[in-house]
Amino acid sequence: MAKQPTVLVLNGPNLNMLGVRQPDVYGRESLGDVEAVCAAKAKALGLGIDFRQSNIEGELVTWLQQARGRHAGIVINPAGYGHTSIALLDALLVTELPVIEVHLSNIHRREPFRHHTYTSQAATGVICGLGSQGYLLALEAMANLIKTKKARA
Ligand code: CA2
Repeated sequence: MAKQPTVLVLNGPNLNMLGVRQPDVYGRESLGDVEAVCAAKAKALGLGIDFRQSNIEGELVTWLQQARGRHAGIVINPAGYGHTSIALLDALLVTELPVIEVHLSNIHRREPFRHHTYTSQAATGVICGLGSQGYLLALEAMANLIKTKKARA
């Protein structure tokens, strides 16, 4: 039987604090809760996931470099680094994989400095403002992108 495709679900700085602070902005779920619903969704879609979080920009870059040839797609909440990091954008482009960017909050309703992300330039699609449901919608869209790519190959 063919090995099931896996999706790297990457979470940037401070997302380990989910559910602990600012529930009005980011909701009450912990990152562990988000991981659990993502794992269940991925299973239902016939995908595996590798769910990770780091507060260190270089670590996120290294994980992205390792994703090439290992994973079929990337779902990323780059958190604050999305607004600042050309290094993360470059690393996403190096993977040559489909990328979907997710933000829990609606970054366009917030401070102007959150309206732009460098990382979205590497993304097929961006989902924001739907809380943790955004991750599930991203996995659904990713399953379709992976299937379509296979059908074309
Ligand atoms: O809405 C999102 O998902 C963000 O990526 C979250 C980032 C923020 O910098 C982006 O503009 C939008 C912040 C993540 C910090 O998460 C926390 C969670 C709980 C308590 C404190 C921070």
